[in-house]
Formats: sequence, structure tokens, C-alpha cells
Amino acid sequence: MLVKIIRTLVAVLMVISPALPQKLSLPAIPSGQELDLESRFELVWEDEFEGDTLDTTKWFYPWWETERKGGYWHEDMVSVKDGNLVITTAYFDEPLENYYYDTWHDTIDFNEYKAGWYTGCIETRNKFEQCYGYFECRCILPKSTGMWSAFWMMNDGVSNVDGSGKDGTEVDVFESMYYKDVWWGAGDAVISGIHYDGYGEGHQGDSIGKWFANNPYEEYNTYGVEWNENEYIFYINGVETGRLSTGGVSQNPEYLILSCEVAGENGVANADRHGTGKINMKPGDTAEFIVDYVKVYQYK
Ligand SMILES: [Ca+2]
Ligand SMILES: [Ca+2]
Repeated sequence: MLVKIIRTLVAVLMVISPALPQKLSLPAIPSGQELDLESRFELVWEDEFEGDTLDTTKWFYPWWETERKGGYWHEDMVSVKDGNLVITTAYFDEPLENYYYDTWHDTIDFNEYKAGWYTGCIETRNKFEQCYGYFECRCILPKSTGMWSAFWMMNDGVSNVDGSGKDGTEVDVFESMYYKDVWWGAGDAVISGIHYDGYGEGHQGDSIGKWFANNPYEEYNTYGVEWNENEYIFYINGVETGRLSTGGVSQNPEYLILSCEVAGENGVANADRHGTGKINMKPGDTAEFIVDYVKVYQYK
């Protein structure tokens, strides 16, 4: 009921002024142009996540990155079943095994796996990268506070500080971190944005703010970005949410990432991270980031 009231309020505010909800820190309802996929784009790459294993010709696990924020990334948390990729978040009293330690410990300074929350990530780096086009993910978001799931794109040039995003930009097609706000409706929103010039003092970025999806912790929604030489155009369910071109648009091929993170630091889930709230699951509870497909199109 409260959710409906909030949506109705936001819709009324948007009639008065389309930017008003976000000025009041409320999510907005997607209301821009509809994506004309068929006539303007052709499919060039996809994964429907069929079968029962991850297609490693398309994806890999970043196995050297063991500790991640308030949890750990481990390939056992990534599975393929019922036509979906599933990234599960769960607590383990006994640390999971580092399958790569024996081979690589002389080369890589691994953080040790400990008791804590485990989740995962996959990437297409060096397997599939593309410049410009339309990039879309269809998914259900993990249901817990203190968690952050995302579909995003990266290029090594992101770390190059030159006052521009043209050499490479982190493009966050969507990030989910508002589950704590579900009770009053605003938790059904995701955020989209860009980052460039590294993550230190030179860091720059921009965001289109928060946008509502449809019951995203229970139902599939599509989250996409159209990327051309002038701008990024973000979409939810094929309806435009916003556009960005701050710092100039990346002119380099970018790879795709699907990831889940737990708020906290040094592998300990004890912190609120940019408004995620603290994780509220107990050992034995799990949350699933369920991805039906990722599809990439190029302009015709
Ligand atoms: Ca599928
Ligand atoms: Ca740069």
C-alpha cells in the first residue's frame, strides 16, 4: 500500500516537473524514449545461461580477488541452473578452499579466506569486449540489506588520470543497494552512473540518480545502456531513464561484469556502504542474484 502511495506521489511530482523527485532524493519512474532495438541494433553476443556450468569461453571468475569489501568472492558461489546464472551470498564458518593457492602463491599475494560472507563475480575481460552498442541484462536482485549487485562495464583506461573519460570509463548499467528501503517503496529503485580517472584523488564521476524498476527483488527486469560516441543512454525495461556524457564518452572497447558485494571492509561485514544498510541475514540465510541473460548489440 505504502509502495503504491509513494509511486503515485512520484508520478504526480513528475507531472509538475520531471526532475522534481530526484531533487527531493526520491527515485523517479522511467518515462523517456522507448528503445527501438529491432530496427537500430543487431545482436552480436549473448549468454542465456543454459546448461549447468558457466561458459568459460565467455566468462571467468576473478579468482585472484579473494577478499572483497565486507565479504569474499569465490567461484563456488557462482552457478548456472534453470536457464539462469545464480550468484549466491551465504555465510561459512569454515573458510572455503583457495583452489589457486598452491599454483600461484609465489606470484600473487592472496588475502586469506576466513569465516564470513561469500559471494561472487564474473567478467568477460579478454574474452569479449566491445566499443559502442547496446548492452542489456535481465535479472532478479538479491534480497538483503548490506548488499550490492551490479551489471557494469570496465576498461583498463579507467585508471588513467587525464581529465577525461574517453580513455576508459566504468559504466554502471545498474547498481542495487536500496533493499533496506523496500518497506516504504524506494527500495525498488536502482542507480546508474559512470566513473573515470581512477579511484584516487583524480576520480571523477556522474550519476543519473535513482530509478524505479518493477518489484525487482521478486521479478525479472531488464537494465540496459546504449553507448555511442556522444553519450550513454540508460534504460529500464526498454524505457529511457537518463543520459550521461560527463568527461567525454569512452572510445575504447569495454568488458562486462556481473558482481555481488557485501558492505564492510577487510572481509568483515560490519558497515553500511553508501546507503546499503548493514547485512541483515543470519548464518544459514542466502540471497541470490539471478540473471536470465546478458545480450550485447551493435548499431546496424
Ligand atoms: Ca536464460
Ligand atoms: Ca581518463
